[in-house]
Amino acid sequence: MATATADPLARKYQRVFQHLDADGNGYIEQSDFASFVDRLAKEYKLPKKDQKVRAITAAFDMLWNELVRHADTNHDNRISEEEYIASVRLTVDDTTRFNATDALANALFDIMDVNGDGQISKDEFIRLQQNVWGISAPDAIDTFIALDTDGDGGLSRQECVKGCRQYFNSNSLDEPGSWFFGRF
Ligand SMILES: [Ca+2]
Ligand SMILES: [Ca+2]
Ligand SMILES: [Ca+2]
Repeated sequence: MATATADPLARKYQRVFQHLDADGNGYIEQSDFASFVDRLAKEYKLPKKDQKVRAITAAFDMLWNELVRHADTNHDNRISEEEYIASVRLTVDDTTRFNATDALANALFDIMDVNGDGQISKDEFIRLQQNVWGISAPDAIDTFIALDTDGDGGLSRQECVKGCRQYFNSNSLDEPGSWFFGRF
């Protein structure tokens, strides 16, 4: 396992994997995505039929279909960490396959933007980081400041989506986007 996690991209993908594997059994399954959506809906007190919940469910469905098609190399209908990391590397090389990631970033943005002003405030950002991903408030604040590249005190949709792409693309652990799931 040590060799698989040696480089920055693999370390970042491993961290996403651990967040996506909601039940922590070492595999991403479709039920993990369902429970992640449940957790979001509960935190933000959104009913299942809410447009925002439907949007993120659709984005996860898109991601799941992509993973089954491209990542599940042994066809057991679940994605191991090795399968996940290998597959994301290929996705990054093929920009036509960035749709699910962008859809997720956008859907998450809409859920985070509780007051609907089109910006993620520091408090809105900390809420997701702390209550959904279990990241400490000081770490979340560092990430927020770094992601706010124009320094206007809020995260625009563009800043969020760009940060998210950076997470999957950048070979550096020091880029703001690389701290999306906590600092390294
Ligand atoms: Ca799992
Ligand atoms: Ca807002
Ligand atoms: Ca900003």
